[in-house]
Amino acid sequence: MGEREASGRHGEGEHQALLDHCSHEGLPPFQMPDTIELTDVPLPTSGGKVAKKLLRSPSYVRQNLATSLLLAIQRTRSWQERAHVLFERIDADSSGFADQTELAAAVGDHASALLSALDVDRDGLVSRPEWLLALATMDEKERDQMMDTIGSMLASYERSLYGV
Ligand SMILES: [Ca+2]
Repeated sequence: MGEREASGRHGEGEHQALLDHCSHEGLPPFQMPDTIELTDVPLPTSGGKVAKKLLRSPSYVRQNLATSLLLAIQRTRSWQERAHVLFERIDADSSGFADQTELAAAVGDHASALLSALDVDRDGLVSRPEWLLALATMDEKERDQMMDTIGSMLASYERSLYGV
């Protein structure tokens, strides 16, 4: 599972990089890809070009089916479930609260502003209910994108920590 999770995070990062590129090039949001599928299996080629017919062949489809299914299942998890997992990643010391330093792993210099916005009871920490409340106020698409982006930022921070 660890390996699959790692490649999933990598995919999120790649997706964000692509979105950033699209937005940098001035592509309107409705033209940006919602999802991209990544695989480390080389595409079948014929005479130097991608053999599109082979891409639809049962053996090739079967090769990628399990990966696609796993990704699809992950996407259909409820947002609350994803939000809990994300909170646990932010809460690096597992204290049950996200402090400013931990938030900085996701949002950098804006951690203080984000903390003020999320910290309803003003104790200087973001509790799990405060985190869920903030996400609950967003519309679904915005929330999904927000969680994807935070996930990518955390993954890139985690990669920088472990030097990978
Ligand atoms: Ca609080």
